[in-house]
Amino acid sequence: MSLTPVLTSYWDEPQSWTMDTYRRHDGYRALSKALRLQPDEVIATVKDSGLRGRGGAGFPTGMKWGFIPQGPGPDGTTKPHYLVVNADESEPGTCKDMPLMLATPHALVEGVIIAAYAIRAAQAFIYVRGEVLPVLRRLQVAVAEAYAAGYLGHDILGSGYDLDLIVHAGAGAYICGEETALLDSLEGRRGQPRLRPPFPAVAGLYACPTVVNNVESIASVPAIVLNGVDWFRTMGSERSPGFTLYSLSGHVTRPGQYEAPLGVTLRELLGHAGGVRAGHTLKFWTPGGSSTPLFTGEHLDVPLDYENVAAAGSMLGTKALQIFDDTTCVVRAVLRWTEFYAHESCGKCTPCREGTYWLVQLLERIESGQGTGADLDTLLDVADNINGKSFCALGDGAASPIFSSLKYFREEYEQHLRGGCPFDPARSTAWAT
Ligand code: L3W
Ligand code: SF4
Repeated sequence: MSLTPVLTSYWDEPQSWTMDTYRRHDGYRALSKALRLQPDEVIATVKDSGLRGRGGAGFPTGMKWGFIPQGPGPDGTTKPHYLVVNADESEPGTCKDMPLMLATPHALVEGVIIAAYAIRAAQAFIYVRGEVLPVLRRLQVAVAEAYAAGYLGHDILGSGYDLDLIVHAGAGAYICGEETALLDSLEGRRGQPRLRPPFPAVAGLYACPTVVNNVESIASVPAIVLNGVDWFRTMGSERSPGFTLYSLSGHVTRPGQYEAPLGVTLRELLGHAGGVRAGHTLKFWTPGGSSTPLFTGEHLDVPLDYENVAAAGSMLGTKALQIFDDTTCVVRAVLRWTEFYAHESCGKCTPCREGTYWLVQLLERIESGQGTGADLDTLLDVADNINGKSFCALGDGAASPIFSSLKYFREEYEQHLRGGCPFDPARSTAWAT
């Protein structure tokens, strides 16, 4: 399957991020078109396109916009609506939104204006990781350019529509990528997940109807509005239409962003990326970041769309394809991810707060050759007590690599129990004796 560069089509042009470059590539034409439509017609276009959220869950974007209540509520008042872009990318392996915002920030800004118009919001926010300063600065410059050009602010392009857009810097916590924790953080509180329902579409920012969308989802909207639903649906499948960014990282010859129709396979993507690094073979990989169950070489031909990846036992997630070759110790890789989840656990619920701590203790013992046979059962037991019993998806994400690595590589765990790490002589008790 060929690559289909849309979002990435001019990333390698000098000054790709400026307003001038964006306009040379049809920038802000979709906005003019959208403003001539009724807001509901814009929502219908995005619904018909079948665009699904690119932040991990794949929820239909147009349907989410359609949840925003219109008109006065039961108390006779009409609450303001908000659009919030989740630019808090930080899942291990997930690295598509930051390059997108660096290379083409105006695609996101134009998408924000169209989406906010569709849901009748007068205020939008981009919540971005504060420690990624180059991205923050680039967004701020792009937003200032958009105000200066009359695309933001009062009476946009003479349409009578007003919108203000604020770029908000988060303080760098993975949990703030969970949509309700993000909203708490944006309101000035410590970021911790809220109980859902109510979903943000009903009671989100300041308890008002709020759409929270991922960067890539919103940046895809201008191309859909400009080129039409039929064009978008020429790519992908009936239930997973369109193009998307696949991020290849790890033991691959040419890591980076590969934009292709949904349903491309890892084998095809590796063909574009020069394959697994020379002299080595694929051992395992993640289809959508560290929270998604591992795949192995037997999954090279699974079409990477929402349905087929789920049918094969994982999740498409953020399409972060981390490639690990035959030199990788799977126990050590899982330990590293688990340390991340333990560190990032917000502490609100016991299964995740305590469980991730215990997972790290057990994995450290196993990985260093000090484990016992009972440790594998305890590992599964602890993971089982986190999975589905935690308050938010972070807990499930922490349990996921434990289950899938034991499913495919139990023998390698047992090898560690028998004689330490087979990949690291310093940690191998078998080699030391
Ligand atoms: C109104 C309903 N809205 C669902 C909305 C909901 C949300 C969206 C998806 O987790 C996954 C997670 C990570 N009325 C609704 C409704 N919605 N029902 O639809 O909701 P949900 O609960 O399916 O997923 P989620 O909580 O958004 C996202 C996985 O993504 N993931 C994480 C990636 C990490 C990042 C990052 O680094 N920032 O994104 C990777 O796989 O595990 O399963 O908007 O409100 N009835
Ligand atoms: Fe916090 Fe973890 Fe519980 Fe989520 S699962 S609320 S991150 S402690």
